[in-house]
Amino acid sequence: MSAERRLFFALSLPAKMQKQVIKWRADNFPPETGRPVAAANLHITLAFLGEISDLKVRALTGVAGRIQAQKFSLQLDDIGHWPGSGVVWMGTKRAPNALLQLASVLRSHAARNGCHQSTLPFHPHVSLYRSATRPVAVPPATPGWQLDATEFSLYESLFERGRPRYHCLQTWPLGD
Ligand code: 2AM
Repeated sequence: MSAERRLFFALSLPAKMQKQVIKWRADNFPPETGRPVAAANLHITLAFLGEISDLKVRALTGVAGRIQAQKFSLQLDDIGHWPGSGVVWMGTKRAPNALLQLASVLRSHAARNGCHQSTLPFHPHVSLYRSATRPVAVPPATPGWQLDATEFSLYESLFERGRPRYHCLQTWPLGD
């Protein structure tokens, strides 16, 4: 029997935007804010699956391939700090319906396949810092990047040389 893997569905940020975000982050937060998320790990989680077996992975990739979801754009124009989870995040003030629908369908399929889903409402965000448990002076605004989502992916969360790394397993296009 194969081992279980820690997986999640997410939207990635283009490499150029990842670089812009980490430059802006370095210019706008003091180094003691928390543990900065690596540029390549910046993403928006759509549905967290937890540790799952290959059988469930196959069921969920089959479902993902049949989802008919539309492309959308979102403005990364919101920022905040959740002291409880120690996350400094960047999000959107107006989540497009297509994003909410995509997350909702993925989360309901995940739940139907036995992946526990948080009861908290879906709040699309890019985590910028972790372990940020002390008060943080959050900048008043972000530069307002626009993310054009044309695909979504399944990622495996790995821990290598003491650091998290997200490995993309499969990607599905969003329709016009
Ligand atoms: P976060 O950025 O808000 O911490 C990989 O770990 C991704 O899955 C992260 O983006 C993380 O969200 C999310 N994640 C991790 N554990 C989770 C959980 N128990 N419930 C929901 N999302 C989780």
